[in-house]
Amino acid sequence: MKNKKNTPHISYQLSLLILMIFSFNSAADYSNHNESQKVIDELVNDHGFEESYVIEVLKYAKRRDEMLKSVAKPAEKTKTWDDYKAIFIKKKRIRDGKKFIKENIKTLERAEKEFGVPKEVITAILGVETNFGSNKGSYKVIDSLTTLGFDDPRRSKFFRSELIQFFLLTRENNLDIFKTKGSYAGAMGYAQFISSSYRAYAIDYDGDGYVDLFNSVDDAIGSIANYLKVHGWKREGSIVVKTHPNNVRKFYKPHKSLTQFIPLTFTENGEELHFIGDDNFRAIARYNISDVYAMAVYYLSEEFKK
Ligand SMILES: [Ca+2]
Repeated sequence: MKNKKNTPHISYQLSLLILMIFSFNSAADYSNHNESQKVIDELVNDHGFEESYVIEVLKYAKRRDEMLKSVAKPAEKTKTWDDYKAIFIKKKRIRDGKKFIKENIKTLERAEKEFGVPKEVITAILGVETNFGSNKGSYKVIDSLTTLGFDDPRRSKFFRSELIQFFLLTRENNLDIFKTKGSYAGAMGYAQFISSSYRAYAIDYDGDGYVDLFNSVDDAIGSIANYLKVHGWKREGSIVVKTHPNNVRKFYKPHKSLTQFIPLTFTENGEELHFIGDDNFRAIARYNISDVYAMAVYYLSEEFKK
């Protein structure tokens, strides 16, 4: 933004000319949106992208109305614990998770030792996010982040910021910005990291020098453990402890290194169940801002131990 004065007037005119040439091509041309010039300026002035490249990408992106519908009612906001349990705590997913643990035991144990996150928890996140990599998302991320970044009425600012992060991520990691796929909300790979999280918390854990959440299971395992650690995971924590409602107030920290104890109530088959969540519950809920999500991860991780 601070370099705005230096933006050459001629290139703006050139971009308008290009826009005019291609404008009959597409109903939603995101290079021509009210808010797009700010994104273009930031990518060009602050991050050194070629203006013509940014315009080409924005022009290529397609508006997908189904993403706007999905983001308006995300599963973690509309679904109850009973719904989550029915979807995620299934025999097949439990079996597949146990198989995943067996197949990746060395890496999982290395991550557990290094970050303090149990192998069952890392595996449960992979199970809930992508069914252990079998469903990494089929939307073009550029379509997601432009549709939501320019046309979502509530969170467009957040998604525009992710759009800028996605430009940076694809440049740094040599990904094809036109072809990279993910969820409707732009989450990518085995571990479903959004662009800013990918850049900040994903790590190379198979030692090839490249952070690849799309193809490397090891990188996904290390990255999930690293994400949880950075977001407050404690070796001594237990995620949740079942309790009686009368005990919730009296509950005290079970270990001095833990800083949070959160009263939680879930309804299961019409019955209210009470728990205390700790730092580890909160760390999982930072992965996906939802108590039922974190509970599903916990529950699934316990099933893997049986
Ligand atoms: Ca790697």
